[in-house]
Amino acid sequence: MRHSIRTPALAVLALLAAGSGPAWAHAHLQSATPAPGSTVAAPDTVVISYTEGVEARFSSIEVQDAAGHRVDKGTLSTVPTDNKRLSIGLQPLQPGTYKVTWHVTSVDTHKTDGTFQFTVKPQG
Ligand SMILES: [Cu+2]
Repeated sequence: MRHSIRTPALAVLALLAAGSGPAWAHAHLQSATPAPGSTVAAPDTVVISYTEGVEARFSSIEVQDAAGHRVDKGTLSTVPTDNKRLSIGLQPLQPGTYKVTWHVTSVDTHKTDGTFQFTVKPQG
């Protein structure tokens, strides 16, 4: 479902529903917490801010451990007043390296995706 805008008719409907604003730009990662490439104490969420508003219904964030196991809680959270930001809860993380894979559909219906890693440092 989250990759379902494929037909021109649906894309036009989605565009109309999105309302006004800076159109025809793509949503790229602007910043994230944990920051890409950072080493941090175990976080309980990943938060990503984008350069354009995104449609949470047609977006996803997955977080995997080094063995490829999903460690996110599966449900995106949004901030009603800020459609440029998505977050996802995490299960308790052990020290190690984690990969974040995101796919978003911006309010102009364009799709972008990317990955980054962060490292959870040993406690103490
Ligand atoms: Cu675009």
